[in-house]
Amino acid sequence: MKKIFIEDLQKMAGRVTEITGWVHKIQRLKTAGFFQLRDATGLVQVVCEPEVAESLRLETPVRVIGEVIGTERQDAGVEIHLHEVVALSEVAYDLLPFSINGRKVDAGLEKQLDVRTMSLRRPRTRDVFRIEQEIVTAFRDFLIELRFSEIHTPKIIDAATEGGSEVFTVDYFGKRAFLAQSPQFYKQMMVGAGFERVFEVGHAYRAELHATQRHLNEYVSLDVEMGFLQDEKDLMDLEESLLFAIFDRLEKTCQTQLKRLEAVVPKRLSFPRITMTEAKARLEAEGIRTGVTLNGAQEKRLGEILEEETGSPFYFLTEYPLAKRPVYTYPGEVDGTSRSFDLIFRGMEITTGGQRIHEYQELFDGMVAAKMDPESFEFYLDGFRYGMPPHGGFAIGLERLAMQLLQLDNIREATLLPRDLHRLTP
Ligand code: AMO
Repeated sequence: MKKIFIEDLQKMAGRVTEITGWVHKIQRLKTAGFFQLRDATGLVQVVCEPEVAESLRLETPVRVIGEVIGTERQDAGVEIHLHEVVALSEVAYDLLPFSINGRKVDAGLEKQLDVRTMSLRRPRTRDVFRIEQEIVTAFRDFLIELRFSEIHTPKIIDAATEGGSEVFTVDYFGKRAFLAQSPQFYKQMMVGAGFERVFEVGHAYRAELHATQRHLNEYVSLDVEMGFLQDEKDLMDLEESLLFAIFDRLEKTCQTQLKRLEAVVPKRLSFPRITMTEAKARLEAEGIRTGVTLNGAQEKRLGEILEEETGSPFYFLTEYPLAKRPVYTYPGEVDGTSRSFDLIFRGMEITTGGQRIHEYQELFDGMVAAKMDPESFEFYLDGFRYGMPPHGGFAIGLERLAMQLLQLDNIREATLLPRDLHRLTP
């Protein structure tokens, strides 16, 4: 099946061709008619008789045959002089829930999420997902080049991995199972199973009870795990290069989308690394009282200070307090700290990562101390008995990365079909 996409129409100038799409906008003047045709790749103006424009209905899927004429007046560089237009189905025109062809959508975010098949037709709304596609592609390409293997691990699991109560339960043939909060245990196991370096692009589930602009109950986690590392600095180096590989790709493949979304891709700069102790001291010096870790507002403030000093919209918050990290976290040199970090981007956490404990007994004892039953984690602990190399990794929340990159107000705008406290449909 050969289809000519609007993006490729310039090559067809001077020829009569057939294109398909939806009627995006209609304009009828006394002596001429126009409509904009929209497909997955763009918009093109079609010039027609006024009666034809009169007879069309917005959002109708149509087949158009016409002559492609090069013109500087249109963004697409071409317009179509219509020979024939055929409607391919009926539109409940009077019921269209909101309009998508103006500068703004005349509906709030919740309404747009309710009728996703309609709101996603708007190019600017869909642009976010094209950006996410390119982020994921760059993530894959970059890691495969470094001999990482892509894995797909189960999301219905027997035991929670990240601790806490934020886990969904599932009835698994009468037995209680859980939805994976993270592929954490499996990605570590696969390092030990001989893959050495693995990554996964998959869903993660968090039964978090708060409704905020930055929390979802189901999100896409970009997970990385690698064996035979020195310490967590290797991971921070890796993530820094990975993010710039992603941004380079976006600059190459998504100019139209970035422009439409008015997004600025960060310049190549190394990310400042600041320990939790230093971070707290910096904030306290400004009269800000901190707890064991920083809250969202404090992470944001520190981001502003560091960006002003270094120009980098990113910073690594290192030597995270061990007590605030899951049981698998490798203890740091300084008592009470760990070899783990967060990455903050434009004031919001987008990554957690770190080195993991790789000695069986240490992990076993840690589980006992954390009141986890090591017996129910035997499948995980086994890998450590049979020779686990020093290893570590990190996870990037895809929607958080896109949200911060595109400076969206709400993480749901970066989610195709969000799941949150109040939303289980569509
Ligand atoms: P953590 O729990 O910090 O770490 O999650 C890693 C990253 O996932 C994203 N994220 C979320 N995004 C949207 N909504 C949520 N409710 C949500 N929760 C988390 C964030 C966060 O930084 N196993 C470790 C990772 C590791 O050490 O490899 C983990 O899951 O961007």
